Amino acid sequence: MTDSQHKTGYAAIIGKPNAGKSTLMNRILGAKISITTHKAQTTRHQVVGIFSDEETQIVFLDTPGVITPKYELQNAMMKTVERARSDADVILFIFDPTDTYPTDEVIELLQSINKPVILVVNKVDAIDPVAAKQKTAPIQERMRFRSAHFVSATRGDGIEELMADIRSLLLPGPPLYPKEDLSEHPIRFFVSELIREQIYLQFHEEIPYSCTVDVISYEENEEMDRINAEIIVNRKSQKGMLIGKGGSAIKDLGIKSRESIELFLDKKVFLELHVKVREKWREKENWVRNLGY
Ligand SMILES: Nc1nc2c(ncn2[C@@H]2O[C@H](COP(=O)(O)OP(=O)(O)OP(=O)(O)O)[C@@H](O)[C@H]2O)c(=O)[nH]1
Ligand SMILES: [Mg+2]
Repeated sequence: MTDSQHKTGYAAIIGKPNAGKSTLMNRILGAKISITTHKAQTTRHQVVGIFSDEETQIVFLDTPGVITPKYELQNAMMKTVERARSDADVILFIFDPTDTYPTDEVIELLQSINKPVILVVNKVDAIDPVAAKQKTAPIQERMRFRSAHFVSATRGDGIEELMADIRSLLLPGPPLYPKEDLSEHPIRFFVSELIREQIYLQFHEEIPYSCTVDVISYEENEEMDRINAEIIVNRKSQKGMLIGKGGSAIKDLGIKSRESIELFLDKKVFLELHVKVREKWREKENWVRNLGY
């Protein structure tokens, strides 16, 4: 095949928190590139996932859920959405018909974009098809979409049709990444994300939202990689909760995180976790930036 027949493009995945954006990207790639949890605001960065086959390469940009920013971290998260929006050739608007709260903010954002937007109604496994259509109709009245797809990111329904549609919108061009690449982030990024995912899964209330994870050192070895990571919290009391009685909580977190990193890397790792307090890091622009947001 010559390069002139090959199609390449960027597809940004945009929607409200918890709509299933990251789950959809992972499903398309067949790999866990972006962390997913049942809690809203799991994704904080723009996460790149690369889909390749013989004729196409689609660079997916997973983004944080669209919200009105209340502190500096959320501000940084929304800049990520902006960036994805401007880089994209195609926008996938992920809509969750089981969500009972309004979608106005996302619609307003999408209305300001002069690019093809595909409406992706997700979670069709969790709602009656008639109800799903009813919930979607008002959105289709407010905005013109290129097309609409009803999918289940967890079960895989409708994904092939969606992919064919995205392909049809791409322009001819050579691949931008080697065909075997699934992402462009360094290993450290995935490691910190996988630890953060475990924090979301194991802790409640404000704890997940108050933490960030910084990989201090990563030593690659043939047998076993050695990783030293710091969990940064907002307040001293949160440090105590993360560590738990006699260190039980952090120990458990360490085990689960290690297992998940080993699964991802397909390699044994030694993981050392520490908790550090940085008062109100989320509110301070320099810290948010220093921590890679
Ligand atoms: N039933 C059902 N649940 C789904 C589907 N897709 C995603 N979910 C669930 O929805 C929750 C949120 O999924 P995520 O992929 O983390 O959502 P997100 O849009 O990336 O969320 P943020 O990163 O917080 O903006 C998880 O519990 C998923 O398992 C689906 O097709 N069906
Ligand atoms: Mg996400």
